[in-house]
Amino acid sequence: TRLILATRNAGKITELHAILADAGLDLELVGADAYPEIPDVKETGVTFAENALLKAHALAQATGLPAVADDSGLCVDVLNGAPGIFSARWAGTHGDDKANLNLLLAQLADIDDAHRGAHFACAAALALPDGTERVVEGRLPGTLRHEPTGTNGFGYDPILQPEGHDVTCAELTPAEKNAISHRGQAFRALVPVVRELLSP
Ligand code: ITT
Ligand code: NA
Repeated sequence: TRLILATRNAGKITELHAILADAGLDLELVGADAYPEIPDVKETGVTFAENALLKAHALAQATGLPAVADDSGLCVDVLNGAPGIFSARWAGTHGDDKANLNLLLAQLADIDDAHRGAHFACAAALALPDGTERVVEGRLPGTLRHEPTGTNGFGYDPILQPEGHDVTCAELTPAEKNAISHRGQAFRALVPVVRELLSP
């Protein structure tokens, strides 16, 4: 089965390759960068699910292939869920992970440890060229550190300490993160949906 993965985020691609391979799904994942003719999708949705579907439909229409997309982010309790769907451009420049993380830390500088709850959220969408769509979600709850720690992963990983762990996501191995992450949960839930819709 040929399945197109719509993302321009290298960190996501690495994780999704591992998550989907572990799930035993024999799919060819191709980054959206392989299709430069596809215009940037305007993420006009107000939820992760809406944006994931927008991205998946755009790629399915452009390629004529079943397409998958990930929309994800960090939701901070004391900020009423922000950055949320704006996580990738919190500091202004889309994809500037370091600036986004530093701005968030500055905004939370006066927030004590008892009030630093947050979670990663991920919506995984599948869209077929005929318009069929499915979307599932996952989340990883935790607390936010005051300083970045660890070098694995991407984005806000160095500041999110998952519930039940005493290290950040950036200190977990990729396999450890995928086993508990929002993205791991969402895409493992998407696998049977893909099988049901795409298997002969
Ligand atoms: P595509 O839309 O091309 O897939 P993107 O990077 O623009 O790539 P999003 O709009 O979904 O993707 O933004 C996700 C942002 O949320 C990303 O830039 C990270 O800062 C953050 N994020 C999502 N998952 C994360 C994770 O597992 N660890 C750390 N940060 C994460
Ligand atoms: Na987004």
